[in-house]
This record gives sequence, structure tokens and C-alpha cells, in this order.
Amino acid sequence: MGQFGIGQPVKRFEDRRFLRGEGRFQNDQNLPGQAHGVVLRSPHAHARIRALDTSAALAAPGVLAILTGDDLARAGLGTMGVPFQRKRPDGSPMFARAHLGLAREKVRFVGEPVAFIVAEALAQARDAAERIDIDYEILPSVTDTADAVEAKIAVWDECPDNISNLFEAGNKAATEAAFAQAAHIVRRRYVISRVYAHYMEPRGAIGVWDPGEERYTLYADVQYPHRVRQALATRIFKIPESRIRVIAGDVGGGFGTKGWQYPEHRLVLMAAKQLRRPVKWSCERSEAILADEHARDNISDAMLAVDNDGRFLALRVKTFANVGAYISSERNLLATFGNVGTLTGVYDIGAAYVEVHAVMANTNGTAPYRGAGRPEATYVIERLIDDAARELHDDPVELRQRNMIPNEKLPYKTALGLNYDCGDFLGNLEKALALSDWDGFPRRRAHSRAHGRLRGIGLANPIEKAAGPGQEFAEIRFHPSGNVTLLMGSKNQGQGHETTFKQVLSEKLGIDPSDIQYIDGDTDRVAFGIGTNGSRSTVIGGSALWMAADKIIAKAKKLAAHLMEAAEADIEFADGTFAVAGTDRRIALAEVAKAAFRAGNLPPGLEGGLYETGTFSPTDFTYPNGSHVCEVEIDAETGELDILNYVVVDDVGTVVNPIGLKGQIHGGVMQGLGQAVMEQVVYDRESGQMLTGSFMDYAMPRADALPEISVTSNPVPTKRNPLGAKGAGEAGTVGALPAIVNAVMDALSPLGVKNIDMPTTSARIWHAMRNL
Ligand code: MCN
Repeated sequence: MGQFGIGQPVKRFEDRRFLRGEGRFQNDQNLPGQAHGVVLRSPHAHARIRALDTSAALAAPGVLAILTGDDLARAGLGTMGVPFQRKRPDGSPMFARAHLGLAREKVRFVGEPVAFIVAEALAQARDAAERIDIDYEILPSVTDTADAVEAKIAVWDECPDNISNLFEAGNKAATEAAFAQAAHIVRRRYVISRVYAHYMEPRGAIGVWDPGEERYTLYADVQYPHRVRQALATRIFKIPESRIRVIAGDVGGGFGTKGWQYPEHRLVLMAAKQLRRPVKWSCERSEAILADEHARDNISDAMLAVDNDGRFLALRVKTFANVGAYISSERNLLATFGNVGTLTGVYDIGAAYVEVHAVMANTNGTAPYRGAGRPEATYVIERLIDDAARELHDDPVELRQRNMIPNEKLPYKTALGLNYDCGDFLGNLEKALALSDWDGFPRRRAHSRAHGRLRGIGLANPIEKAAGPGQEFAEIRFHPSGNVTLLMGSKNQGQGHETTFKQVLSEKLGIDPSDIQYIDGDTDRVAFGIGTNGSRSTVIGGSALWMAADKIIAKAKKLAAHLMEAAEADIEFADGTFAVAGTDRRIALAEVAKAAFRAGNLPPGLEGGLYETGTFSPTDFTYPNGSHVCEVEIDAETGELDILNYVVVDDVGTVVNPIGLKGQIHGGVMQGLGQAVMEQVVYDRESGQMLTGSFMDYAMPRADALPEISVTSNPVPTKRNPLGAKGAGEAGTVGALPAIVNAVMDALSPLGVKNIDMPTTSARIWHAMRNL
């Protein structure tokens, strides 16, 4: 509808309350009579717990309860577990051990939860935690992925080589045959660093037990409230789902790793039941990087087979992916395996074979983080193409253009089994080259050189697998007064869902957004939801809403026909109004809705009220894609890196909100930039201690790290959902890692630098320039 419909640059409605401090974030929640919990975490990367004595802590002032791993085991609490089986490289069954919630017998990473202390006041719980006496026998540890593969130290005695399982994709025989024919084989190793999300608000939880209803309520900043409820009920507490309510208020950033069930959720609930009062846990900023899942962290050996005409014949990739010390759920495997499919990128590559070895180490678990495997896959293929161009003395743009899937080959089934439905890959690239003035680069490079600076330009053509099969839910409830409550199963964490979905509803029903009340994140109010991840909310949630709105129109049309004494077939609906075709008789949807609640108005056989639900379930993924170009300058003396220009051309199909989309892409590029040039979780190789535990050591990008990012859309709507939309929430990150590192390599390679790994800090660049 007009100014608020699909495609309009509507400013975010939710920002009013956020900017005025009226949001309801996790730590804003407080309940009368609440006690406070603190998690005591392991100070060692690997140690045996010889003895654990809580008696002095229990006697400390204000202490109400202390939970240990033995208490959880005695209470019969379950673990999440992985619902599928894979094989290890030797053919034996997958090795996976889930975390119980609190350690028993051994600790396997710094930060592993060991005890939960609940007291009247937070300070009392903290003081008491220091009085817990634990006799640790420190064991050797391994945190670095390459070291873990060498397996001199085992994280689990039962898995001496540290390899949990092997995931394979593609056709090995066809790939080997293609490599045998190749004129050139380009081989490289790429290392993708470990990073951590550092959300604006660290995680938290409040547990409540209602003895009258015999029911738990969890207040937690999770991305999938319904799935958290399901996991807690069916896997952890083993009670009916209806006995748990999960409420997620405003979420101060999620990025994948606030996904779902963390140990603290079961701890606050268990303690609340034991104490019969609410128990609150808030993660400290300094605790968060120890407490949460991390991301990425893998090593890929990649090989590209190329013929004499510079055409790609085959791709072969062997990845060692660090999954951490425990595999607590399928999440820990999904991040590294779920999206290897996009390794062949937007290129026409006849054969591919990928093997991913899941490596265990004395580190936090890894989990999906903005892009969840797609940034890693895009990084490998796009860096490999640049390296191939250098090695074969080819032009990186022409090499890409020669091998890109042309529009006439779409739909296209890739060698790794994905079904790309639509796009304009060459068109994206052409636009990005023009917008970045690619052709003018040699002149700019010469100018920089004259001033002692090294200039580089980098390119990446990301494609991602987003919004795949899986349901999402929407409900539209009209009220007797004619206005609307909209309930969504997805969960906003900062993506602007309230605005996006009000726009879809305005478009369909012609309702003014100020007449719509938006609700998400409460399993008692919203019937169902899978939640927000994998850039699925707009595509799947928006389509569910579209379906619900169609049902509203269909029902209201019957009533409108009755009210206007016309045949239903003669009724037309547009801009929120029903009209009898060819006449001036009309009635607004809001008036029809009011009539639906008055029994006397209804035609025979029509049920009263006006509320409908929609559940959309796509049968295949959408494939958002685009082109990124980044230009950088490096100070030849100091290695200082400046990002000068960043251009994105995106295809996310139908754009619901162009400014929302730009915001998502800006944020995504920034998140990719952080990893590409400065962020990294670092452990001490000997002791396994976390060396980047605070912002003093873990560098986060600030506003001055990037210039204005130019974002232009080249939309090709998909037919895989009624909106024509493709996912967008991760797109910026997927392209940014390779575009930026390719630009850095382009600046350094004239000096003879052969490789640089992320993060391309000034120190690393300086060393690369000197260790030739
Ligand atoms: N959009 C659009 N047109 C489309 C697709 C999207 O206009 N065709 C715009 C809309 O404004 C929409 C937004 O982009 O609200 C994001 O849409 P979508 O692609 O559906 O992504 P999700 O809402 O499902 O968000 C998930 C995605 C993921 S997986 C991570 S991780 C991530 C991200 O979003 N985490 C975020 N962006 C984040 N942004 C913030 N502020 N905080 C996070 O935790």
C-alpha cells in the first residue's frame, strides 16, 4: 500500500522505542523476588576435577543454592544430542559428546561451566563462587586447529585423532578424472580465523517456576524461542512442551551464535524450581567470549583444475574445521558443513569434491555465525580464482567472466548438488566494475605508488544458499474494533522485522502500520515458529504472512458480498477496500472486520471473527548473490591498511525495504571486514588460555574502519516464494571476506608476497612485506 508497501524505504518503526531507551532487552527484565546466579567457569583448557567442595561457598552470606554437574546428572537432565550419524574417516561411527550443562570429572576448555551459584544478591553469588574449592589436575591441551589435526594431544581419550567425523559432498571419481585432464592445477591453503560475535548485549536468562501450573517460564534473548522451548522440554527436562514458556524480548544482536539452547537456560530453570523463586543470570561482558559459542576456524586445502583456455574443470577442497571440545548439538556441525555447497560459487565447474573433517580441540564450540559456512566457502573459491589468475598470468576479471554461469544456463544444477534458480551473475559483475571504476584503477595505483603507498583492488562474486526448507508461521488477528495484531514466528534481533512485516501486511491488506500491533518471541502468544537464522525471516515468514493475508481477504470477501448484497464473484479487493465491480458500492476491510464480530451480520455458514494463520514451507533454497569490489591502500613503511572504497551489487530478489536492506548489507560488510582485517580469537598454544578475553585484545571494527559503502540492487525475483524475495541478512558478510583479502593481496603481490591469511592486521602485512 502506497508509502508503506513493499519496496518503500520505510524508516524502522521499532527504532522509536530503541532510541528513547524504551526497548525491553534481556537485562531490562527483572522479576519481584528474583535471586541472582553466577556461573563458575573452568580456568583451565584441560584438567581433571579431582575434587569439588562447595561447603564453604554454601555457608557464605546470602547463598541459596549451588548446582554442580552431579546435581544435573542426579536430576536426570538430558543433553541436546546430534540427531544424525556420520562416519569418521576410518569408517567407524561419528564421535560426539554433548555437554551436560556443568562439567563432571574433566573440563575441556577455558570457560566451561563447572558450578552455578545462586544468592540473594549478585555480589554475594560472586563472592561465594570464589569459595568453591576445586582440585584440578592440569592436563596438556590443544587449541590450534592444525595442532589438533596432528593429534599429539587428544581432547577425548576415546577419540585419539581428534577427528569427530567426515562430511563429503560432490563426485570424487569425476573430480579425479577432471584433474587428470587439467593443463594447470592451482593449489593453495587458506586459513579462516576463529571469531566471536560480541553482540551489543551479552546473553542473559531468567528462570521462573510456577508451582500452581507446574510450569517453567524462561526469559532469554534467543533467536528461536519455540525451538528453545522444544529442546528444553523434549531433550533436557523431558516434559511436555506446553509446560515451558519461552519469552524473548528485544534481542541486542544475535548473529547466529545466540541461536538456541545454552547451559545457563537449564540452570536458571532448575534453580528456580528448587528455590521456588525467579533466578536471573546475566553474562558479564568479560565472561561472554568464554561462555558462548565461537565461529569459523578452519583450514582448507583447495585445488582448482584449469584447462589451456583458462576454463575451470574441477574443484577439490579438503577442510579441517574446528568444532570445539564438545558437540552439544547439530549446530556445532552445521556451521561448517551446512553450506560447503556454495564452494563452486557462481562458476560453471563440471566436477567438484569436498571433504570436511570435524576437528575437536580444547576450545569453545563453533556454531553458525553470520553466513554460517557461506563466507568460508566464498572465501576459498574467490581467493583461489585470484591466485589462479596470478599463477596463470590471466586477468582476474576475465578469468571470472569466462567461467561464470551465464543467464541462459539458469536454472543450473551445480557440481555440489545445488539448484540455482535465477540470477544475473555477469550483470552483477558488470555493474560492480562500472561503479568501482575498475578500469581507472591502474591510474589510481600509479598515483598511490608515487606517494609511497601500495594500492590494491579485490573482487568477489558471492552466492549463498539462504531461506531453505523449513516452516515459518504468521498470524493476523483482527479485533472487533477493526485494527490488527500481527504475530510472527520469526524473532527480530535487530533486522527491522516489525517494519518489514508491517510493510508486507500494508501491501496486502492496505492497513496503515499504525493500526498494526507487532508481536514476536513469546511461545504462549505466538502459536509456532522456527525462528530467525539463515536469512529466512523475510522469505519464509513474509510468505507465511502473505498466505495468512490471502485467507483474510478470501473470508472477508464473502462477508463484504453479504454486507453489500452482491455476489461474491463481483467483489474486488484493492487498497484495503472491497468494491462491487462496476459500481460505487464499497466497504473498507476494517468495517468488514468489525462486522465479522457481530453475529447478526454474518451470512449463513460463515464462521464469525476474523483471524487467520499462514505456515509457509519452501521446497528449495533461495540463492541471493552479487558482486563486491573493495579498494585498499597500504603504507609501504608501516603496513597500515586503509579501505578506500567498497561497492556492493546485490540480488536479493524483490526488495521489501531498500533502506532496511542497505542497513543489513552495511552491517554484514562491516562484520566481514572485522574478520578480514582485525578480529580474531586467540588462545595461548601452550596453556590453552584465552588471550583475547577483552576489547583490549580483541579488535572490533569502528565506524572509521570503512568508507561509505555503495549498495546497488540488481534484483531478479525468485519464483520459489510468493514475495519473489531472496534472503539478505548475511549477504554483506559472505562477499566481504574474500573481496577485502583479495584487495590486500593485490596490493602486496607486486612485491612478491605469495599469501596472507586473515586477519590482515598491519603487523601481518608488515611481516609479509619483509619475509619475502
Ligand atoms: N530485506 C529486504 N528484502 C529482502 C530481504 C531482506 O528488504 N528480499 C531486508 C528487510 O529489512 C529484512 C532484513 O533485510 O528485515 C533482513 O532480512 P532477512 O534476509 O530475512 O534476514 P533475517 O531477518 O532472517 O535475519 C537473519 C540474518 C542472520 S542469519 C544474521 S546471523 C544476522 C543478520 O540477519 N544477525 C543480525 N543481521 C543481523 N542484524 C542485526 N542487527 N542483528 C543481528 O543479530
